Amino acid sequence: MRKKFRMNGTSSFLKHHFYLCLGVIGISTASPAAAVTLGAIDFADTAFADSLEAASGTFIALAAGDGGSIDLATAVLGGDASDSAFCTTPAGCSFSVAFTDNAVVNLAGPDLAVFELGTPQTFGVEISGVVQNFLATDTGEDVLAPNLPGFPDTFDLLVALIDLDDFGIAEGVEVTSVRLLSLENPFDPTVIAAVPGGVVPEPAVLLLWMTLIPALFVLAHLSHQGVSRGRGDARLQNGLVIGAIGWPIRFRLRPKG
Ligand SMILES: [Ca+2]
Ligand SMILES: [Ca+2]
Ligand SMILES: [Ca+2]
Repeated sequence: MRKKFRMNGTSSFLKHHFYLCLGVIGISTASPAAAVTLGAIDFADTAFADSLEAASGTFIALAAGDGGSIDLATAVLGGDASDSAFCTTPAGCSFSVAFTDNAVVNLAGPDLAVFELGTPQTFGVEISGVVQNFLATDTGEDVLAPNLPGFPDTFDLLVALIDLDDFGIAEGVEVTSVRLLSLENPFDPTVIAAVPGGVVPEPAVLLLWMTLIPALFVLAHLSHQGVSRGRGDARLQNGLVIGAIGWPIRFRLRPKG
């Protein structure tokens, strides 16, 4: 005859910690909401270039609709694709931006997105002293154009997806400064962003695993013992429960009186 054991309060303890673990998982896996979607890429609100470091040449920067003239920093920082700037200096212009609350990281695939408007023009990107030229392609999306004579109602939104491999940047290395060179006018940049794949893993990922693993053990145990079907005093066999990642847990249970 098999000996019966009572969990004696263990089930309510496990239930409590099971729901606690689920709650913590819910918190730790809550990724930042996508602030802006451009070119079918979801960007968090920190993804964009944060400060204008230097500029040469003369730019005209315009907001969409009736927004009128704005400064270069407003046009090229942040995630608003409808404001932009273009160079009016025949010899070309350049400007540098810095990422201060994020970085562009060389991971697999493209790491940096440069959006511009209208017709593609060749532009240069300088990173760590290396210059490469790019031509953006149409995202298929349109943005509202400035409400000015001679302007269309909308501009095509174009993007160049840039891999830091092309600049000799080693895998995993962060870049926080990017210089853009207007080689053909009117190149009109509007958004400069780190693509989502180029995000450094955050401590939240470690927190996830620290909470997920015990939760899996508890879930496996509850499932094994059928506690959810009982009244909190489920009868069970003493034994060994193998957790979801293969670590054995031995439960010591008091025999039912
Ligand atoms: Ca940023
Ligand atoms: Ca890359
Ligand atoms: Ca812009």
